[in-house]
Amino acid sequence: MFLLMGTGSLFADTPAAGTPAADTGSEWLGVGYYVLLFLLVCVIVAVIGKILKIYELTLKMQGKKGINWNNFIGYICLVFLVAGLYGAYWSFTVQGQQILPEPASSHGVLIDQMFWTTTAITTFVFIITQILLFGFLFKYRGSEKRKAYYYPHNNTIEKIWTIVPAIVLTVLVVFGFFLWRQITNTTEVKGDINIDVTAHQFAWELRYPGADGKLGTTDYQTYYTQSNNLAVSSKDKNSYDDLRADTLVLPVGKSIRLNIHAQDVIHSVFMPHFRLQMNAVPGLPTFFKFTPTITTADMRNRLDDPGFNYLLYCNKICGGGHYNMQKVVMVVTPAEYRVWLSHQKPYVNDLIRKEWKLADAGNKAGAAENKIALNN
Ligand SMILES: [Cu+2]
Repeated sequence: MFLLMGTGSLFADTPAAGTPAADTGSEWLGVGYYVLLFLLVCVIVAVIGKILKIYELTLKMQGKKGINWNNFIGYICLVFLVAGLYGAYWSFTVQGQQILPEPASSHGVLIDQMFWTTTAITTFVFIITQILLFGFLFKYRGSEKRKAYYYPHNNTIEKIWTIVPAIVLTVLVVFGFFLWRQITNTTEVKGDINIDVTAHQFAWELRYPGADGKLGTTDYQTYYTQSNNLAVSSKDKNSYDDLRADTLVLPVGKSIRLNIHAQDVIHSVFMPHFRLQMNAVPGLPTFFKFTPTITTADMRNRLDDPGFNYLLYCNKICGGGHYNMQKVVMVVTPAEYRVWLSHQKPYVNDLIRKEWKLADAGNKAGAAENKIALNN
């Protein structure tokens, strides 16, 4: 129990997500503290064991019966059962306070339903099996009045404890499979807001479509430069009015389609408040469609926390700066969204236009050379 309480304070000391650990020295001090605590507990257990051994020897010297170790272990099992169940209850109630707030997307409600159904079923099974396990250890502890009954095999109970969990787990997995299909099996419809989310070590780049509502295509082999780091192509007129943004701003109640890319290693778009996660894989564009349902202002009110922000994290350990790979997500009213969008900088600036000209000229020259080479 003492150890469990200790873990609690460890959690409380963890810096809030996103805050870079300012002082790594204190973390190691914490680890050292728990190692010492563990060694101390080992020493105490060893000392108690020795004391009991001496006590037993003195009893025997006096001609009395020694300690009944079967009873001793039986009662320890009971203590373990009660302490363990209390620990589970404690972690539910105390750690449970730190759970995510209500889902801020329409599909998130379904994910939470599945999560709580799974938790309820597994918790029920956990409690029953622990009571049976430790209860039986106590009830049938070694005794001189009882002789052990040799009972090597029973097909009926083997079948029950194989088939029942198999059915329950299959139902849970199939339920999850169909839910995931329902969430991801979406077709693009007119009116979806397409936003490009591109990951690289160690940042997210955001590109919004301009007035035409369409994102221009990209071409890494021809157009990638430091300023045009999303390799937006000059060939696609849709890209001329695209916008670069620093915050992922989303209008509430509108269907959003995140087009997800990675430029180096695998990253993962993780927006826990929306119950949303999708890998960002180099060379394999992915997407996630969802509808945010609670504005940031509304969520701040509901949580009574004026500093609250939705966040977009990277959820694949992608390198040394992984911990810092996050963006603020703001869910606003559609009117606020339009105002915000009108203030974003165009992606294509004068420098990119110049680079486009150079790249296109280089391409033409290259193509002409190829032609000559082929003709000869
Ligand atoms: Cu990453």
